[in-house]
Amino acid sequence: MNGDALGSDPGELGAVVRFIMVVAAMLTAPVVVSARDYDCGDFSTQAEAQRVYEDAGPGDPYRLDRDHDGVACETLP
Ligand SMILES: [Ca+2]
Repeated sequence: MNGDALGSDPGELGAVVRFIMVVAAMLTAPVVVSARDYDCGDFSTQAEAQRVYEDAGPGDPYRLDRDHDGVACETLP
């Protein structure tokens, strides 16, 4: 038993594996991006958090405004 049974040489198989990995990366990357979640610890200033909060609206998908007063992460400087 050797590689002849597959009808391809190891180099070709490697190319197929690389192709599958590239396709898998392309398929999974957008999911990772859309699953991106922010929390107040991701920002260094309140203004920065406020901008992301307003861009993400309406609503508060990242839950940056836990007390729903329209001001995100008021604990930040
Ligand atoms: Ca708030």
